[in-house]
Amino acid sequence: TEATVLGRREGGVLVLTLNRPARLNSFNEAMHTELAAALDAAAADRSVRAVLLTGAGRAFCAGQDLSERQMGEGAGPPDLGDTLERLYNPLVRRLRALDRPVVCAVNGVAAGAGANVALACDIVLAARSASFIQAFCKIGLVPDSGGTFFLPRLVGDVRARGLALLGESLPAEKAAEWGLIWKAVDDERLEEEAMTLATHLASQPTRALGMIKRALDASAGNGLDAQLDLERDLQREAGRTEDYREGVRAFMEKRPARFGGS
Ligand code: T3D
Repeated sequence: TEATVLGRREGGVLVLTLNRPARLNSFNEAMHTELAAALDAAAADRSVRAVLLTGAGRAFCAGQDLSERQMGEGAGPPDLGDTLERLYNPLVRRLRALDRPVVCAVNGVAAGAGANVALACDIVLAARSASFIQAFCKIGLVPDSGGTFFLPRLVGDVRARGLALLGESLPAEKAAEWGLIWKAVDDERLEEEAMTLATHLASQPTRALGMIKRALDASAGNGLDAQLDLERDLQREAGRTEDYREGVRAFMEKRPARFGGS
């Protein structure tokens, strides 16, 4: 059977491609398992200095594979809390906790958990023809995979409520205007722009970038005092890295820095 997640290395960048195109890369257990394994391997491999997540075919990801959720006559309801606990929540936590930048190239429609997994990534680029759909309400569910956390923080309460309660399709361009994603780019430019961005990130002070992720994530739950303390602790750690030493030296010598990632 074919891999449901394709992985390939390009220098310091690990490219992960969701690969169930006939089902619009919707999630089944196998895809969850393979994606989790790939992200764990990336976490353990310091030579991976950025991750690029994208989808095969015309979609990015249509969320949960609903063909696995049809209930026959007399069958009881599935425990969706269990699948969130076992599969979706750990995925979102893995993406956020990975101390390397994760770029998401949304190549087509991103619906349901597919949209929110994209939002859990650090920098989201989308093809102009792509769209974001909080499809949950249309089938009687609640936005998951962090949707109710990310949406109001990214676009504010008014837009979060509209998106989550209406389940309408938000085109990439508007998503960028609203601050839901970083940038919309012409379809034919997406792959190259996303790879250029990921390659750039992979050449940067990797440990500092990991700490930046940590600080920004913590700010959602911290007051100013706690956040200032955290910045102090992280800066102490950053100040001891080889890349900081190189950054200062390169600046003083008026030359581009060569960061090794440690
Ligand atoms: O269950 C749990 O564990 C809890 C977790 C839930 C997380 C969730 O993500 S719930 C939300 C699930 N996702 C959706 O509700 C989205 C369903 N899909 C759509 O609304 C539409 O397919 C799209 C808007 C994404 C794209 O529309 P369109 O017109 O471009 O394509 P299409 O014709 O609808 O789909 C093409 C094929 O993919 C089609 O199959 P066919 O007819 O060619 O054999 C369609 O059935 C299939 N497909 C699309 N999405 C899913 C899917 N098959 C299974 N599951 C899907 N989510």
